[in-house]
Amino acid sequence: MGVLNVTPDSFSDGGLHRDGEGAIAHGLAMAAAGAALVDVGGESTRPGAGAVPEPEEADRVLPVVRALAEAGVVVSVDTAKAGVAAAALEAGAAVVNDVTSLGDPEMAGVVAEHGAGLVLMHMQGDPRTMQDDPRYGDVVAEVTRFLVDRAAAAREAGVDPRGICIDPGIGFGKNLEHNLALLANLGALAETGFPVMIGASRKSWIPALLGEVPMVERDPLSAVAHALAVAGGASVIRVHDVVMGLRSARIADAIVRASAKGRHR
Ligand code: PMM
Repeated sequence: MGVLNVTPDSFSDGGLHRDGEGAIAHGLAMAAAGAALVDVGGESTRPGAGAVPEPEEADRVLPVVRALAEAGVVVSVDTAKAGVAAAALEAGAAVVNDVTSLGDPEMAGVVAEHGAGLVLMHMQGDPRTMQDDPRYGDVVAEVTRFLVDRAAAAREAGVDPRGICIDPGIGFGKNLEHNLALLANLGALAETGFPVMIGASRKSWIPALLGEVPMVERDPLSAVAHALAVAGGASVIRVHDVVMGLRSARIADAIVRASAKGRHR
């Protein structure tokens, strides 16, 4: 999944793709580079970010969603608002990526009605305050339980369970230790039977672990984490650098497959 933020303030590519034409060109380039999905978002979820009014979010994402869908790109819309999701699905998006996991009570109905796919992500708190002092007893168990519960709610509302993907939400109300515990234990999430998505790209776990690393140097480091995530059971990685993400995922996947074959000799 290629990240396409159409926001003035996203933490990782803030402002780069603010104008519609530039965003569409970047989305097409990511699809051409091999992204199976392009994730279009109009509201930054970076720590401390404020909410964007629905009409403004819709104005940002809809032209981009429409143009990419018309060009044959499979589009997901990164939104927590059922109204924006509905309009994006009408405009040709195929998947809703909801970082609040159905925080909007209308969201599941909208996804069900359109027969769309749904990404359910875990977040502790909300973007304004989530990184203040996140706490868990057992982060892996708690995140897994939450996502299974949200998937059940989606299913009850009529969402096709075959279209549900779960995401532990790296950096969303998690400190370094929590992020590493989740990345190291993706098997627990994969055992639920739902495909697992990981979005570790360019996030602050990198400087938390290594000290300050400029944004432009974070892609290969993100790729290490994503490759390990693929080896650990992730099915989808959400990346800024699609070429690097895809190549590293394919290497991880090839090694995992070779190791599975080796066991049968
Ligand atoms: N991260 C961001 C935004 N949306 N959606 C999912 N499903 N998973 C994520 O990890 C995720 C997301 C924030 O990162 P960005 O500003 O680079 O888009």
